[in-house]
Amino acid sequence: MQVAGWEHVFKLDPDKTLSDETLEAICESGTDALVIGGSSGVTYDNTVDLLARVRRYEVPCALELSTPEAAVPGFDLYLVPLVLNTERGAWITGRQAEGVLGYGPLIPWEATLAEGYIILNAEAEAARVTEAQTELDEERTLAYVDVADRLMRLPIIYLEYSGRFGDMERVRRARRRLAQGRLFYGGGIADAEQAAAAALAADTVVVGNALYADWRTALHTVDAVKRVKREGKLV
Ligand code: 1GP
Repeated sequence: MQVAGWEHVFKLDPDKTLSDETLEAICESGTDALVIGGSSGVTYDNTVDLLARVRRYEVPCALELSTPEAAVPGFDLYLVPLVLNTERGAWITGRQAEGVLGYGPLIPWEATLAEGYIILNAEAEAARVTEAQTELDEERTLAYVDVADRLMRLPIIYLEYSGRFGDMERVRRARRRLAQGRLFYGGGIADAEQAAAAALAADTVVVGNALYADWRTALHTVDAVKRVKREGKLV
């Protein structure tokens, strides 16, 4: 399974709680995939638990591996983030190399993709943990996009504003700049309107926190994204 057809994705955090009812509604919402991952508190056990609960449903499920300890078998796809705008090499290739050392023969390479993260919200937990240099102007953001897309040829370029709705103009420019990768946008999408705006700008729209704040409203983001992608404009 690859990500080419993903327009809308829900990101689930194994360290947070969802009732069975909510999880069922999420899995049957029509989203293209679930991505399981988080910036802190993710363990092997809570990842296995969440995988077992979503496996009852048909929705494809990917694991975003921010820490090798949470590498759980049985996902459809594995996404490995490389944080590009940090000076700490451990978050670009160091931890990934440690993961390969530890799990080498077990890694399903054919189902593993790298994501080039460009983190743009200084308040985001991921920015704090990775010491990302989030104060990028647009020109510099696009330079990182070129590094990810044209130089490293990563399949996913991820503009991450986690916790805050981002600059859609910048996201749109980033997508138009791409030569081969797919532009993921995530951050602060709370409702259908913001999801629609993000769908106009990015290839793939990721909704996370809203599921834990107001999941019924979050579910409306699926239709909003699908409609924009179908019509090619806000409707
Ligand atoms: C987080 O990009 C995702 O990695 C989604 O962000 O949680 O703010 O929706 P939110």
